[in-house]
Amino acid sequence: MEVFPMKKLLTLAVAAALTMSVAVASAATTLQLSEVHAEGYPTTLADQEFARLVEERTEGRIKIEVYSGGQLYGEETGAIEAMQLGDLAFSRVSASPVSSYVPAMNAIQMPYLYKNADHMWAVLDGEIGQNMLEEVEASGSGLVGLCWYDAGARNFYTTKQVSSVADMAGLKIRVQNNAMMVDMVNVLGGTGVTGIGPNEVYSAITQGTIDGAENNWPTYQNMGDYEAAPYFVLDEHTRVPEILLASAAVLSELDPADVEIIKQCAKETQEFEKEKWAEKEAEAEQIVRDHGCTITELDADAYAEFQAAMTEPSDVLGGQSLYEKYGAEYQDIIDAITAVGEDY
Ligand code: BDP
Repeated sequence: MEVFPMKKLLTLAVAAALTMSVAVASAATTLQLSEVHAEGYPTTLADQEFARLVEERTEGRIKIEVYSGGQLYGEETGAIEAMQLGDLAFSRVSASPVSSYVPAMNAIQMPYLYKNADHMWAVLDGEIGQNMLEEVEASGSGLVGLCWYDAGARNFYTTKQVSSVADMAGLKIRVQNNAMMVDMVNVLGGTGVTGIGPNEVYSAITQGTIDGAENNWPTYQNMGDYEAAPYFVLDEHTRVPEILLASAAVLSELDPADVEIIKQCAKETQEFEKEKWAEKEAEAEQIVRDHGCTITELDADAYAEFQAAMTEPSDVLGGQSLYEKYGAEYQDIIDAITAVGEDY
């Protein structure tokens, strides 16, 4: 056996320690996540929980920095395109703008598709929702769907009261970057407007560029839009889930075992977000009501009129209905979703 003098042993130990720390440092990867919502919003909290879990489970090999408030990309389409190019690793976005890149995504956000939140969650957690997450990657979009988050139901809010479809006539309403959502406003008699980021809606209303927008209680309140457009009508035209996306190009650079950890951690944050969502939804509604906004509840006939506008032939769609134009290709998925609803 070779006997090392103490000094030589120490030198070897120091060299080994140095090599180790260099190896650890160079193996750590820092990735960015883009989020349009502010600190404290349910999806931002879920992004941060995702980052925490990934760092813990990869033992520090992967660190995710969450950029909230649209600091990186104010428009979700910008974040989506950056992920396709491999310039951004993750983004939490609404499923709405994703439809421009994965058209099948419209099938899970058709207007008046779900009876309630439980119906939507049974679909998203079941085969249809899980297949749709896989479709994001399989479609060749360059994106990977990691998990769904709750975003409640969307409602119109405007600078004058809307109590019926007739009141929508001539209103310029900001929608997300999704052709179906533009047409949804158009078949109701208004004009759908895109190209305005969610953090710019408030000023677009105060400047008169638009007469209103549409969103859930938390976004309406958190973005301050309720102060600019104090009429909120509970028409609940659509439930659009949120989706946590990754860049396929960025994931392909990582160790496959770490990619599995990332996918698992994302799934684990879904329930976390849903709890935060339920709390925020109630709190936001209270703030808006306390502020004195006019909350219009539609009677059954008026509600049915909004619903009917989605399936009736429309002149603005050349005689087609919105469901025909955007749903025909995915009729099997839509029928399967409706069938799940029979239990609710
Ligand atoms: C909110 C979504 C957010 C969207 C926003 C919008 O949480 O991802 O960017 O709607 O309307 O409900 O743009």
